Parts: sequence; structure tokens; C-alpha cells
Amino acid sequence: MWIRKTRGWEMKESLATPESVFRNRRRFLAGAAGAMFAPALLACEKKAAAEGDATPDPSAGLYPVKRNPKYTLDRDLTAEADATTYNNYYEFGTSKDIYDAAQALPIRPWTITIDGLVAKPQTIDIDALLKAMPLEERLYRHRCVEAWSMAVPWSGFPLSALVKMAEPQSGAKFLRFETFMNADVAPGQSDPLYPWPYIEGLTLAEATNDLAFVATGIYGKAMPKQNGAPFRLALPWKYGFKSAKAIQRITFTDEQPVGLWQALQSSEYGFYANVNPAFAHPRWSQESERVLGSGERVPTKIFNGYGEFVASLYPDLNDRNYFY
Ligand SMILES: Nc1nc2c(c(=O)[nH]1)N[C@H]1C(S)=C(S)[C@@H](COP(=O)(O)O)O[C@H]1N2
Ligand SMILES: [Mo]
Repeated sequence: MWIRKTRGWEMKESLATPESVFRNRRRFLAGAAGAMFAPALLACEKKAAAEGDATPDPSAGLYPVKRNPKYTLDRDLTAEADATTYNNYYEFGTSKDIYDAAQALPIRPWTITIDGLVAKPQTIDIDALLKAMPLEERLYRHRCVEAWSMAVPWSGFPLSALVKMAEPQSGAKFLRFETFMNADVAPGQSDPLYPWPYIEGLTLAEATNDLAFVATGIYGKAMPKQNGAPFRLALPWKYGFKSAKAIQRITFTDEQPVGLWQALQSSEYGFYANVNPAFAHPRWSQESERVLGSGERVPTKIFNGYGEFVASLYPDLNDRNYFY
């Protein structure tokens, strides 16, 4: 969102590289290298493969899963090649082109630790969790705070099923989500500018809302690393930064968690971060969004079009607190 080449993490939304530009650049580089430097490219590829973690994903056979027809789109699905190569994942770099770098993340073994104010604190292996949870597919829109958007088929399970399994105590008001910490494979985590690990939070009411979804797959397959394997959130009524990737720990607490972006710049990134075109980001308008793939600009809707599910959670539509 915010590149150091300008000032700190600041970047103008309009300077973001459109996905087609760097996809063409990647293709060009591959083509040129293929023609002229084939042996060198081969060596490079071998090096990349050695550096990446190539362990096969044991959950691959679980997908595709049955689509839940309740969640429908008002637009075309984003092409898989766009949604899986244009990513925000600051652990692996500040550009959108972190696809290769993210392959270095080992996603097995992987456990999710549930702790804090719950009757059933536990650490559960991701594959055991996937077997215990009701997997389904949902078509969701996704709206990044940078004013680009996509529409994708996630696979996963309702976050409410996990909350139920944890049995929250009466004092639990919030969920705090914590992502992995491993600077050996995630070069971005060596950047002292960012308060790693990536943290995000929800109220208990938000976490048990029907829309709150744990995504473990996409396009009928296990989740690719660059999209947040093996466990990420999909919260389509909120700006994309709330949907934390590669989560390892969920703490039930009575204190409102402070997210990584909020800790960096609390005047621009708040706790609720619900989509609302009426409240501009301090450095750009949120009135419209650029659709990933087509590049078309379309108007942004309040709650990203999901008001029928979530509007009742937020009593005052004029309170900016809910909308940044
Ligand atoms: N751990 C982690 N989760 C993250 C981010 C990140 O940098 N690190 N970026 C967020 C932002 S800003 C967006 S828009 C989405 C992007 O998800 P996608 O790459 O699957 O489109 O991931 C969110 N989750
Ligand atoms: Mo984002």
C-alpha cells in the first residue's frame, strides 16, 4: 500500500502498478530469457525451486467443495491468473509481485492456536481442522483500501464454526489474529519499519456474523501461498487489509486489538475499516474502485454491497470510526 521509495509507507493509490503491466513484464522477461539465456534461466529456476518449500499440500484433495448459493456476485469473477499474481503480502515485499517470494513459506506442519478468554483453549493441526469444519465455496467481492477490487470463489468455512469450537467466555469481546513470524523466509519481516507480526482484529459480533469466512482455498483448489495459505480471513464488507493471511494464533480478549496498519498510521487505518465511499482515505477518494483485470472503474458501495448482512452491527452510518 505504501512504498518506502516515496516517504515511509506512503504511496499514492494512483501510482500502483496495474496488474497487466507487470504480468506483461514477467512474460517479456521469461520470453527474452528463454530465447537468449536458456541455460542461465534454468539455473535460476533451479535456485528458486531449491529456495522455495516444495512440500505438496496435503489438503489439495479436499477441493473443490460445494458452492453456497446464498452469496452471489453483481459482476464477473476475476481471472484466476490475476487474483493469484497481483497480491498484497508485505511479509514478502511491498510490491504486488510477491508471487515467487511467497513460495518460500513452509505451510506444513501448520497449527492454529486458540487461546485467551475461551473454555476450550487448544492448538490444532490445520489438516485436522479442515476435516472438522464444514467446507463450502463462496463467491465474494474484495475491496482493497487502495481502491482496487476483485471477485473470487473462496473455499473454507464460516469463522463462527471456529468460534463455537473455542467456546468463548462471557468476558470475550474481540478476536485478535496473529500471522506467522519467520524472517528467514519472509524478507519483509526484516524491515524494522513495520511492527511484525501482522495483527488484525474483529469484535465477537463481527466474527460470528454469517459473512465472516475463513478461506483455505480459492478457485476450487487449496489456497496458494501468495493468497494466504493455509488459513486466511475473507471479510468482504471491510477493506482488504482486515483479511489477514497465514494466521497461526487467534486470541479471544476483552481489549480491542491494534492491527499492523493501525499501529503504523492510526489516522489512516482504524479498527473497523468497513467499506464506505462517503469517507475518503486521507490521501485518496474511496468513491470508486478499479476492477482487477478489466481496469474498469466502478462506483464503490457502502459495506462493499453487503449491508443486508452487516449494517445492523454499526449503529451510526455517519460515524467515521466505523469506516477507516
Ligand atoms: N499477513 C498479511 N495479510 C494480508 C496482507 C499482508 O500484507 N500480510 N495484506 C492485506 C491486504 S492490504 C489485502 S488487499 C489482501 C490481499 O489479498 P490477496 O493478495 O489474496 O488479493 O490481503 C490482506 N492480508
Ligand atoms: Mo489491501
